[in-house]
Amino acid sequence: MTDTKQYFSPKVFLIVLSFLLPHHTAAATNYDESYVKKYTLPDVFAGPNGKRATDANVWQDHVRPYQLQLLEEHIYGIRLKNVPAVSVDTVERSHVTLDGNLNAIRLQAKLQMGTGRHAKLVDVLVYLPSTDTPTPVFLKLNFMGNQAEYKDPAIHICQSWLHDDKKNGIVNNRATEASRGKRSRCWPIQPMLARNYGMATACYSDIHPDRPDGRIDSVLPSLGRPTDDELPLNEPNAIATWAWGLSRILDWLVQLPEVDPTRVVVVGHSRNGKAALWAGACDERFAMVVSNESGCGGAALGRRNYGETIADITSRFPHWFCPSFKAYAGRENLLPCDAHGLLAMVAPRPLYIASAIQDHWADPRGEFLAAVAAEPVWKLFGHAGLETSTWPSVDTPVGRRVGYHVRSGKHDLLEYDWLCFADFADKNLPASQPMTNCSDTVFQPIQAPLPVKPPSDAIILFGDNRDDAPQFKSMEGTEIDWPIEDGSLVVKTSKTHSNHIVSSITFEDADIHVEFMVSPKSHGNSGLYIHGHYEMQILDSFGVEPPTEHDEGSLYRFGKPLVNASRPAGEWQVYDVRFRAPRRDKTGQVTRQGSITAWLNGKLVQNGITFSKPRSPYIPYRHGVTDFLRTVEKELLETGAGPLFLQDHGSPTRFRNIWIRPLVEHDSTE
Ligand code: GTR
Repeated sequence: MTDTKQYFSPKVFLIVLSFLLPHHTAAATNYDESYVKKYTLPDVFAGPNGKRATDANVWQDHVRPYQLQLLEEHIYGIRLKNVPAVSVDTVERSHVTLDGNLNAIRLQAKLQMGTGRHAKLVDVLVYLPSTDTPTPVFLKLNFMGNQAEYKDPAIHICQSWLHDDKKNGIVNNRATEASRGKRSRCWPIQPMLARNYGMATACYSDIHPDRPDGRIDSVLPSLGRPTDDELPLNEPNAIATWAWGLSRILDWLVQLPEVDPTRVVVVGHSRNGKAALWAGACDERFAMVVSNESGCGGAALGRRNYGETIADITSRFPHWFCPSFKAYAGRENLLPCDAHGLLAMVAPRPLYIASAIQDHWADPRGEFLAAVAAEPVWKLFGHAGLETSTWPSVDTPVGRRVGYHVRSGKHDLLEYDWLCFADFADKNLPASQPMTNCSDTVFQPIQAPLPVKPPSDAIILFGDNRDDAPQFKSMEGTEIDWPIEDGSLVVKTSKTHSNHIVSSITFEDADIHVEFMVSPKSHGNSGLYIHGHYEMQILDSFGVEPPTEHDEGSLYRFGKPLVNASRPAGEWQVYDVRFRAPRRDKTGQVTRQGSITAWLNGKLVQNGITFSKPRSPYIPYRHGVTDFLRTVEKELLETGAGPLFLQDHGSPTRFRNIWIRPLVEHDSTE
């Protein structure tokens, strides 16, 4: 949003403010580097109980969660859970031609966030290049509605409350026709699409109107959050809600066949830059994070008394941060975390920080210094970061996996900035996944209603015909001892958690369909051990946010789910997995990685994740191995064909309707 500083001097404002605020003395804004007081930044490597990060694992397992919690408690508020999840109200898809004869796909979706009378409809606008490979996408929230972002008469006009801006067609807090295209300089879709990047946007006000009393009209009440005047100190507010909304839009984006779910970048300008950073911190599915002139409460160090301060921001925008943040107004040195900690949450993913030289209010140098202070975390992962601690000259981007530029000019988001983001993404995002021979992107199985009717060519391992015995053996190669209750096969648990069952049929590549119901006992743990090596996790993970590589939908220890699609314990759920087995040479060495695309309960949870050697210590060939299993593993290594295991992990999970369809590989290019 164009900030107020362009219309009146923040210095004058603060002088007035200092008389109005009894709790802290707001000094006049400092814009003089020689008046910046000495400060010491909190140690970003500090973890719980005096533990320090000495390597990437300690950072990831102990320090990162601890530092994230500090940011939650003192600045942004506790993370909002993904419950209830987003549902798609309508989607409109059209082929369009942009200026310069560029063919594109335009999508307009209405996503319902939350349930009940406070649920919100969020309009999402997406332009995608017309290609046949899934594309990376830049996602940003906007300030004046989607219609202002690009001059296309078909774009739905924003219905939410907006800040008045008569000159740009926002009148009586509503968007009018006159606002069409008024912010297109901030969203240059043509040059970005020409570089093969998709562009997605939604208005922040659809999620939380940007005014101190906006909470009641936000999605928060529908998520069960309080709306009283006195909120708990760590209660999330507008910035956290915008960040949550970005994640919910991501839930939808990753389901689109045209979008590469592993390459969605979150971008934000100014207050939305703060939200983008917090979204990137809370949701590691964002493959890259970009902050444009996010300033105080964003990328700029709070401890530097330069430009906007905590006193300024918490008094002008009491609805942005959690209530505890304002306690640090004038007491910045007591804040247990700072902007460098926020930036470090993005590691080891690529991070780009952009400033503008005349944007003194946002403290451009303070944004750079926060990136310098965060950089050691990337080093821990073996990545080169900024590679300089000298503030670069204007219009001279720097950095490898942590990028930075200070643009000439004012507080704004311009094509120059976007092109720098695209250059940085070109260098840092993973290369696009080649389409596999069997075109896994069109693997979109039917998952409702349950039970799903097996296709005629399916090999049934366990079906509804009571006369057919389950096509599974015990770990000893004998008859299984799992009981059948009400038509479902129930895990017979063992103390050692190794009473798995092994399919009698082996396969190389296959589509696998399994319906299951977790029990609340022992966390509802079970799993599909494909070939006995790779586990699609089954675990009571309903509402877990963000889901990790231990939760349902994950390929255990290889990759977390793209979205939490779990249903509560006691409800039937369904997995459809397209499994492509790794290929090995005669010595058993993997010569081509395997891959999995998986759907859980109607949502894509894995999209072509690749793997070679198993990573879990619990695989049946290591834990509870028998002579029979040794022969199974030998055959697997020699022929590439292996069975499906259903796992005993101490919980009486139920299974039904299990089938496989072996896949035939078409003319391999290898
Ligand atoms: C200003 C605010 C800044 C920045 C900016 C914007 O008024 O003080 O922190 O967020 O608004 O969002 O444009």
